[in-house]
Amino acid sequence: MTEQLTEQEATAAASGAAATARFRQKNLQVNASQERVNAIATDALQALHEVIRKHKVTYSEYDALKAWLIQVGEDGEWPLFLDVWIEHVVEQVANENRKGSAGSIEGPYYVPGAPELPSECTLPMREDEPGTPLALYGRVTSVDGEPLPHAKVEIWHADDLGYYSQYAPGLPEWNLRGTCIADEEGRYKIHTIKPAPYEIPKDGACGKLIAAAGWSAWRPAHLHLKVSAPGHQLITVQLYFDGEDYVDNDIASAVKPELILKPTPVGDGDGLEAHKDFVLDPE
Ligand code: MBD
Ligand code: FE
Repeated sequence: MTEQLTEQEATAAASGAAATARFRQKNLQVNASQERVNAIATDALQALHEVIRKHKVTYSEYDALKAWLIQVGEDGEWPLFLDVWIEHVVEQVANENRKGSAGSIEGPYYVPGAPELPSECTLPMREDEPGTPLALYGRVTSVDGEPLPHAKVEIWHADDLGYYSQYAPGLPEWNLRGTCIADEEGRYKIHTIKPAPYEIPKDGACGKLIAAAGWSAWRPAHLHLKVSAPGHQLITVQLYFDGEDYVDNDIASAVKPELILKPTPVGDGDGLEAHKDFVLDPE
């Protein structure tokens, strides 16, 4: 009999293996010329050589690096490592000419094909899903101000303990993941719960680096979204919560001022609502 694990029993290696398997399902399309591979790989290696000279890196440190890199692969943490420490610069370069809303990094935990939901919807969640109720609402328009009817607002986020469905055990498959289809005027309203901050797993290679370097292991609480409409460029974005822990100290360097929500209390309970419009560039 297999035992039912709970989300708190998540391991770095299991979540890493899931992220690695998911990444392998992606349709990779790379067609870099030999010239470009040569230019980028040469510069990347030279940058590393400079670090070794600057810090007089020793043989024992070189061996520690080798062992650590091997462990990153064994733990399946290449997606986590790259998305935490590298992706924000790729995102910056990719979107520098965009006129519409700012984007942010995707991270390792997106799953395509989440259930489609109407323009006002509640994300799939457990009965008594812990966490503060949160409604996120707004409008999707083009850069010329025209609403984008039936725009797609995909959303995924961690739960109140900081775990993502499909990457931690014991959670329903599509928990806190959905594809909201905006109305005729591009309006959407998503009812969910506020996620907890995310801590990089301590028991994997990335956690080892963080501990050895004395860094903070945290990302601020965040919502992930992909917003798209026909004839427009999809944007991948994250939203944060004003004044909350780690907003000013994100290990993934993915916070931008325009992505910080200012939620307001709603009703007489403990619920919150937050407004966010998205402006998409034409293709
Ligand atoms: C996350 O939840 C995340 O969004 C990123 C970018 C990296 C690690 C965990
Ligand atoms: Fe995340």
